Amino acid sequence: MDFTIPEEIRMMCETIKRFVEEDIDPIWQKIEEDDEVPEYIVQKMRELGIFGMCVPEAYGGLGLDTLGECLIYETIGRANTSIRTRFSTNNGIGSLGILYHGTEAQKKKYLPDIASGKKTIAFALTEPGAGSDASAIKTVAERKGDHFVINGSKMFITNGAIADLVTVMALTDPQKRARGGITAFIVEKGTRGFSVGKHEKKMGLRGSTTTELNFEDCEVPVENVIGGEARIGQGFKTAMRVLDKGRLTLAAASVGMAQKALELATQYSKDRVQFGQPICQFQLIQGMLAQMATEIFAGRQMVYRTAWEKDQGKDVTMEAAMSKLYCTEMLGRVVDTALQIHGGMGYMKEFAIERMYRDARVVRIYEGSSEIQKIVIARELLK
Ligand code: COS
Repeated sequence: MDFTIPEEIRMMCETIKRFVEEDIDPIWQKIEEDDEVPEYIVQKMRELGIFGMCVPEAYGGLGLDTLGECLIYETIGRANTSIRTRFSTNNGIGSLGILYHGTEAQKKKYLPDIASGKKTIAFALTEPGAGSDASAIKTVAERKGDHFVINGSKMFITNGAIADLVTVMALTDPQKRARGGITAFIVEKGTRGFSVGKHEKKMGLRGSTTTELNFEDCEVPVENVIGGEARIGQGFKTAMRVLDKGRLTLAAASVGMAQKALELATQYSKDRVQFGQPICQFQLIQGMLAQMATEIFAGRQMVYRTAWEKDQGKDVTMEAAMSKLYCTEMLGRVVDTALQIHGGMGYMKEFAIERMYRDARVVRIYEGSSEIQKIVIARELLK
């Protein structure tokens, strides 16, 4: 194992940490109140190159390896979660299908604009009747000559409202489903029959849009099948591979958020005086801080090792699921403890830990719930 961090990644992490501290932290409450990430912040993110971290340089991205990308996610995890979700579909679930299985023509056509952040891409798998049971989707794509006609609707789509492009999973053979019957399509905004539906009101993630997407006799040419003719019916495997990676980067972001919560709680415990001394002098508080730090340390090692193994070409389906399971559950415990250390203040909106407590709740659910991660881990063990 070699987790030596290349100089350019270390410098990039420092730049991003400065971006979070100087540009995001002073406006975190404004993002909450407006429920929007200001456009000038999005522009800065474009300039930092973080919309194209995993896209190869040949297509205009940074071409980072998995470990480099996880380090950036860990750093950005310190900011409002909506900052991460704004660019993460371009790096992860939205674009990875094209990156892994797209034709050369699709890569050339779409990846440069995705990498630069000029265009936003979303990922549409989930439906009202297909959440954890991803292969139960009902959205159909019927072939008619040189195009497919998509009908159905998707829900809980991150960046759905602002997406210029969407990777859509649809049934092309209802008998075969996960094994040869689901196909991945690229649908462009403005395509007739494609529309944005209801905007969800969420517990947290303010500043990030989550919407329904509707497809009504939406015609998509065959060349928009990710991977072309050869990959018709192979979309479920594309989705699963994409999620393997998404789960790892989400684990990395959870480590960063947990670290930030620990730092806030540590500082608060030094500042807050009760019974005549800073509360950090009490061993019960010290025990909480020590427990949080230890769990963060463990989660971070899982992420780095899994990323490193992925970069060595190893299949990390099980390790990515373990990292997602542990780091997101760990984050839940850490933000809860950090809020407890803040006492009554932690329950107030003016303290960032209140936002973090709400934002942290969803990571145990999306990109595969903790229960799904356990299924994935157990299946790998029993193979
Ligand atoms: N990589 C590549 N292929 C994979 C894979 C992976 N990680 N996981 C499964 N597959 C393949 C299988 O190998 C199988 O193909 P073969 O029979 O040819 O080998 C096919 O996909 C079907 O797999 P499986 O039988 O495991 O499908 P299930 O319907 O049982 O679903 C789970 C498996 C539960 C793992 C899947 O539905 C899942 O991940 N659900 C959660 C979805 C999710 O994360 N949603 C979040 C919203 S999207 S942001």
